[in-house]
Amino acid sequence: MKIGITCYPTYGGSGVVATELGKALANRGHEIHFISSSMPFRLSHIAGNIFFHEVNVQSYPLFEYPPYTLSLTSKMVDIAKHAGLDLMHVHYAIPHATSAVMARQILATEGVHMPVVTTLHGTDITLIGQDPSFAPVVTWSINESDGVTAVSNYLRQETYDHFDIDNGIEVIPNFIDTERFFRQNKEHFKQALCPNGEKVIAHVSNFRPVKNAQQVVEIFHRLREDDLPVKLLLVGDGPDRVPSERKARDLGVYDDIRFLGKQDPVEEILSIADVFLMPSGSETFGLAALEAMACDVPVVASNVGGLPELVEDGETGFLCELDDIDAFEEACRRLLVDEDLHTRMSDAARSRAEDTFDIRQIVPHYERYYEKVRENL
Ligand code: GMT
Repeated sequence: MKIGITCYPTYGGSGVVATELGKALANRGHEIHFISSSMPFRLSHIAGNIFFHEVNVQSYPLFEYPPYTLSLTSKMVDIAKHAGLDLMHVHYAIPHATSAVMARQILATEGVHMPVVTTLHGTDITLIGQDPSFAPVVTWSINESDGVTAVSNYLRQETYDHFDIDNGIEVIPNFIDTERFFRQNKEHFKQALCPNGEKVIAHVSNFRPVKNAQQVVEIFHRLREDDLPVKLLLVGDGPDRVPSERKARDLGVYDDIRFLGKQDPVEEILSIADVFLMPSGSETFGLAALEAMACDVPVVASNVGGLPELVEDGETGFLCELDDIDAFEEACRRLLVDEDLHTRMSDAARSRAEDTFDIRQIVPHYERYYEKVRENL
């Protein structure tokens, strides 16, 4: 098939999923056209059957706000006609599904047929989308899509609960390439960061407030107060990075923390981690936690959103009630001090990533879904 893919190209789980999906589909022989405002950050090279089309937003003195949604629509129309797209797969309801549905309607006036599949990832539904001013657009864009997928049962239900949806929603979870994400021998790196054999807690996020990065520092501080030999690695960047740094200084644990910023080979960092900490306030799936699990790292996460569909409490890590710092501290402590428990949960985390969320299972699920959408037209 010739498939158009639109996503937010910057640092974020939805962009990762969209890009890895496109690359995997290309490996399986499909022709993939990425259409986005800049090169998706995981799209490191363009293969023979992968194309990238940048959306250039026109800016005129008359436009107070450049009309990105319309520029995207125009680009989709252009690519669909000239590349002969069989399907457009957009990640995020607003504005990508909105643009795609408009493009489909424009194309129909010229006798060109381009079905639209929309994947819901999260904040389009759980945060931004529920803003009453956006709700009619979100609802219309979902209902008008030819196919809709959500990354967890939780997100599917949230969508039905908060919008007036009369379309079906297929759950297709996030996935991981377990042949790329596995625990590697990074002894030199571990030795450099933990010269005295300290354990490592890792947190990877975009440091948006919803990630509760400051709580990560607080939980770590408590563990250090009890003299547990442990270091904290914080990967990523965003609005809460500076406040987290300040908190680390205020609590006197800054020297035991490494703020690593945005990193691409995250699997190399996860390879020296003992615990992955994710105290998020909301998480529709938790792709960063799945990446950790694939690297044999048990997860301590909030019992919110789609996380219980990923992390099995007491098996592949622990789920703690939101904001219950005592529970997070205790869960981390158990994993850091009890070697047997840690080994059991590390093995179980890796097995769950391989058995349930491997890219080789999930990409064919998307392919079957595309076929179904095309057959039902
Ligand atoms: O979590 C973020 O800040 C990024 C966000 C995104 O839109 O890229 O991630 C969302 O989509 C990911 C991929 O489906 C999910 O794994 C994340 O759980 C979800 N984030 C939230 O729900 C907060």
